[in-house]
Amino acid sequence: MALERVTELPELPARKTDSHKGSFGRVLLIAGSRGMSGAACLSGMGALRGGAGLVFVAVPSGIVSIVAGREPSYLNIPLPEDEAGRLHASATETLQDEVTKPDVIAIGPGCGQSQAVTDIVTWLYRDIDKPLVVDADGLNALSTLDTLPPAAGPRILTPHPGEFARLTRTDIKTVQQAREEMATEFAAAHGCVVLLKGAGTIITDGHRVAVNSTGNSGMATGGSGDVLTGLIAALLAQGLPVFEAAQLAAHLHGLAGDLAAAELSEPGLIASDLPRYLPAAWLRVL
Ligand code: NPW
Ligand code: AMP
Ligand code: MG
Repeated sequence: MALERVTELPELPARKTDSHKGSFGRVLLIAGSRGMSGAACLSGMGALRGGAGLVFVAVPSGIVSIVAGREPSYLNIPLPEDEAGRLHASATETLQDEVTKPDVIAIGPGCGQSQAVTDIVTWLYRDIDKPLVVDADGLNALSTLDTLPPAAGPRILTPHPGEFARLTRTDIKTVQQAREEMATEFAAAHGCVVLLKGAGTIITDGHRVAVNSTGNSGMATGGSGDVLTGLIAALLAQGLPVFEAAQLAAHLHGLAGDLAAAELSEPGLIASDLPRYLPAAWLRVL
């Protein structure tokens, strides 16, 4: 089947005058570990500035006060942790109840790698029918499996070239030489949306493909991608379908980076500037 090239941005999520926070959806982010509390904070800011009604940030209990102290708008969920400050296997029991509440779930930024993380990611992917964004260590977890589990619901995978090389068991050079072909093939084979990061981010569901034109090399700084994870989840929570949410999020994220770099310079840009410039990016598209 011929690949459809999408160049127009999708319709923006509607905001009625009589809306309330429930209208804009609940996001559950499962992120962070000891030493990577920032990844959870940055994803949370991406979700809040992306317009989600409520943002639940579930992190290992040892870092919950750091994350909560960073932003009072988060709803915080402490999860059992292992000796290294990553999710403990028993976190699944807490999450069984927590996953019933949100409209959308995102997992991975800063989670670290362990069997427990792999088991939780696999369970969410295979058994929970809500839209799920998988990034960073969530993708590393999937890479350890023989094959991707069947998806119980809509899935967006957001690898950078290194993560995509792990998922496809190849090297970064091979990925970079065939970005569009590899992303499209993977999305079609696994029935998911792939957002392959880097200059000219590719968004594809295997039938349609969009190439993002915003963003700059100032965004090549730790934590940029963690912001994007939360932003995609926020757009899903506001009702956009998976391909459209990924496409609009990539555009807004890059635009925030461009607006930030115009004032702060590319070298001076850091990841936490991205959520700060997201409101200005929204104003350009609303
Ligand atoms: P190289 O070798 O540099 O050329 P990893 P990570 C490659 C968390 N974070 N084009 C890169 O290539 C994340 O959420 C927490 C080409 C290298 O091989 C994760 O959970 C932060 N190559 C965890 O850290 C802030 C590219 O990928 C490999 C590429 C590890 O995530 C930082 C590196 O990837 C971070 O977000 C590109 N565009 N992009 C916090 N404040 O808490 C990447 N590569 O080993 O998966 O490491 O991405 O830092
Ligand atoms: P991550 O590697 O997960 O932190 O994600 C980095 C984010 O910054 C992704 O959204 C990339 O697309 C974006 N990014 C990194 N480098 C560039 C670049 N040179 N041009 C445009 N966007 C970039
Ligand atoms: Mg990342």
